Amino acid sequence: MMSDLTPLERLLEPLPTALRAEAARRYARHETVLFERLARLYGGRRDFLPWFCDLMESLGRLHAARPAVLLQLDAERLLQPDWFASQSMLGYSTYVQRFGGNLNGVAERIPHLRELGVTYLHLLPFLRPRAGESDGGFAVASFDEVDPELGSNADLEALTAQLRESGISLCSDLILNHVADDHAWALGAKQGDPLLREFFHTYPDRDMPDRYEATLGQIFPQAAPGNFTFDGSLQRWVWTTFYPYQWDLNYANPAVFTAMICAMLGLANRGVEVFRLDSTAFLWKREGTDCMNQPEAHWLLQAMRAIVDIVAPGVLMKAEAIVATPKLPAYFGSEGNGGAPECHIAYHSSLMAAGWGALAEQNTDLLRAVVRATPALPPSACWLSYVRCHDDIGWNVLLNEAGENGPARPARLARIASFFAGANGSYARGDAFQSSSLDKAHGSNGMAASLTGLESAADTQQTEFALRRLLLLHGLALSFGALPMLYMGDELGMTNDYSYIKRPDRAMDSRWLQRPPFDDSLLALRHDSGSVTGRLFSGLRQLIALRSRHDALAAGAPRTLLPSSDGAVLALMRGPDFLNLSNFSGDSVACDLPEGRWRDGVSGVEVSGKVSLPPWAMLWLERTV
Ligand code: OTU
Repeated sequence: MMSDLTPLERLLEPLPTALRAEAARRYARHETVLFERLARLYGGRRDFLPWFCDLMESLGRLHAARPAVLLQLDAERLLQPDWFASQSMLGYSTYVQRFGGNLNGVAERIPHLRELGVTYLHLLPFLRPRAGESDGGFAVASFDEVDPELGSNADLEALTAQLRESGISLCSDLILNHVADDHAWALGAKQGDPLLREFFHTYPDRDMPDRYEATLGQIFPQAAPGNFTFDGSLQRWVWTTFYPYQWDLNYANPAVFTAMICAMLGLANRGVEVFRLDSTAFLWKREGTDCMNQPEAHWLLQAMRAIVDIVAPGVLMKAEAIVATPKLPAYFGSEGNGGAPECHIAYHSSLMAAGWGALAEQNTDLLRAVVRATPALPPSACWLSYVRCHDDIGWNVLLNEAGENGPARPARLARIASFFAGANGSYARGDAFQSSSLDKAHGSNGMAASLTGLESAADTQQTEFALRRLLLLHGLALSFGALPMLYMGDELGMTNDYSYIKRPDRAMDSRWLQRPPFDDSLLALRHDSGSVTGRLFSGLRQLIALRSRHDALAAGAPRTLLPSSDGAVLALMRGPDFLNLSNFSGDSVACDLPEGRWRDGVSGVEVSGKVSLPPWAMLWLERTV
């Protein structure tokens, strides 16, 4: 039945009176962007206005269901919108099962997180996954249910409350791009429901798929070649960018938009404070392109942001767009007239990959090119920096920085990948992921400790060098000016897990190398200064503590790259008084310091004029005069 109410009235109707005035104010502030972006996407449809009104009513209901503590959090965060850019924010990313067995087990690990100074916990997918192999939970069968193997919805609510009391915000994945082939939407489509079939991109024959394939890339060219999968019940080809059992959602259908924003806000009402928007680059398909970073994908994100700003303004959106450096800034939205904010946070995968590239090449050219290509961000936005995550280190994001267009660029990245696969006597113990040939790079897998040589170290000097390399990369992530995120196990120097090879359903995906179970025996060594783990743990904690003391290390504080006479050295200045001087090579190098006297925050040693940096050494210099 058509209602005569305006969109705003539909939004306010489900709300208690006490919340209406504020909701109306927020709606007024964000209405233009919200309406305009959705009209660009869906305005051509006859049912656009009634659909928009229904969406407002759904949002009103979700707003009304928001628990009082979270409404309170929304109000506080509105007063301090850049809270997550502070230098005392620290992230930690892990699988629930690997870290704590289940959600309650994660809660038991809170003391460990607090000891590290963690304020932001990213738990990899924990919603009910596809039965059988599920890409580590990235094939979601239900957005409304916690994976029964990991706990219940009540456990999730209890965990978010406990984390909040400990000053830790929970970040959850929201897999926007696809669902499992046994999600109710996919099952309904297979059973012939025409409305649900429209949730997906399906084709009767190979005509359109072949046309798209002409310009599409491949994410898992070996484990899951091609971007389309034939489904026997549908008798059609389904768009499957990732694994064949991950069906891409069709965002040209407004019902998909409604379903996914409601899924997000439903989880937010259970206490999730940050959403890692998985595979954001892929949301819109356009023939003749690689179907990544399309303008419509940005409009979708801008509309979602406007909704979050109205309904749950304490919530953050984080873009996981693993794309070339020049394509990254757009995920924060655009400023100025007609512009709109998008995500609060975005992964800086170019910075991450370039740090590893600098280690392999013993030269910081790539890294400096990435730093130079990284623009300052608007207030209340920040990068996410990291050393490792659960995925491979993808090299192709660095193509722009790797030299002039031509075969030398991929060849250079391929050399880096083969270094991390242990070629030519390298110290690294990793795997070249999904590489189709020696002159092309795709990704590299392995735990940080294995890639930096801790796994292969045969004597005390090799161990020492591996430790320095680990601290060097973490030092970059911690001092760059970002929200840094540790990856579970890296704080203890955990190495590769080779057990996946014995599982036929995982053997072709070496990302499982970096998904080991948390090692309690290493945890027990963290205060043992004679152990490798103890030295790493205390070294990291020292950097984390130094960072939190320096305003200049907040995400938004200015960063400058100083020229350095040796290509192996990165000289990253933060504000006028902090300098990270890092030697990415195995040789000692001499560096000229800027004017003034400096003290290394780690060792306390005072220096001025010229310093000599031993192999893979890093100084965190603070100006004393
Ligand atoms: C993301 O990854 C997740 O982080 C992966 O774990 C999932 O497999 C994937 O989505 C599908 O849900 O393209 O822009 O290893 O870097 O797949 C997002 C390749 C992605 C990943 C890539 C990535």
